[in-house]
Amino acid sequence: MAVRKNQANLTAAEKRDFVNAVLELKRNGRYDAFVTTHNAFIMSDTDTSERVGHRSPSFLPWHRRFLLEFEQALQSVNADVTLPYWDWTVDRTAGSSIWGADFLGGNGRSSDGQVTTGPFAASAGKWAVSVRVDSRSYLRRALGAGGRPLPTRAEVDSVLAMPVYDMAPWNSLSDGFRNHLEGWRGVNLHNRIHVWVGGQMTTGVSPNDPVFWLHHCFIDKLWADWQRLHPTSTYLPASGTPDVVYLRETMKPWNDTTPADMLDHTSRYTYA
Ligand code: CU1
Ligand code: CU1
Repeated sequence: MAVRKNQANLTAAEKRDFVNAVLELKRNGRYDAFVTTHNAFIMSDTDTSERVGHRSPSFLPWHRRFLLEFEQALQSVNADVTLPYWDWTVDRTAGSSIWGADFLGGNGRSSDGQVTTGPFAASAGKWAVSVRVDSRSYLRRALGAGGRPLPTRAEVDSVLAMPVYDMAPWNSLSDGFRNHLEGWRGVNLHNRIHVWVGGQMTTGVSPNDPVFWLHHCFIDKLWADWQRLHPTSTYLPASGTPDVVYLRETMKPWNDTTPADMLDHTSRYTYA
């Protein structure tokens, strides 16, 4: 059983194994396929096709499946690797160990945002940003420059307390747990972290920054925490709704997985 750990508790060897597996997926081309997939599922509320990955109830099951696939890819390199999560309510500054040169590397420099330390710095020669939305091929960050500090534990708890998963109009205007966790309303959780990191994290090609996986792993954990806190609440909508993925409808691009299939993670992995 895979156990996903808090990144703050990883040993030096665990950090090294995670980084090396990520670098190997980059080298063999599999990593960039994940970036391409993610970018294809960034949509607005007014897109006329069905919203799947974001701004919709399936935000959580879509990313749970996406993370599972990435974790399996890492394990094809090194069977001992699991996704770590970043609890940004605790490790909330640019000086936190997650940004160390032995792990994800540090902030971008002020002139152009380029990350210059750690394994993903352009200067290390192993992390060319190929799937990109502009001409810049180097990883960029501007930690904390987005203005708002990272969310607090009290803000997280206020969202975990919401008993209803989602509600009409099932998009970024909705009330309920999913949209507050995704961050389009209220205290703004998930979206705020993308803005706080800056650089590619604020775009559809956000998985170019490996911190994407650690951020979304914590979002996935918060969904699991919410499920435990509200055992009688479940994914909504339960039945057919135009342009919205309901409980038993398959999700693109896999077409073999429904939100119902993603509700119980415990047969695949647990959180330490
Ligand atoms: Cu996403
Ligand atoms: Cu995200």
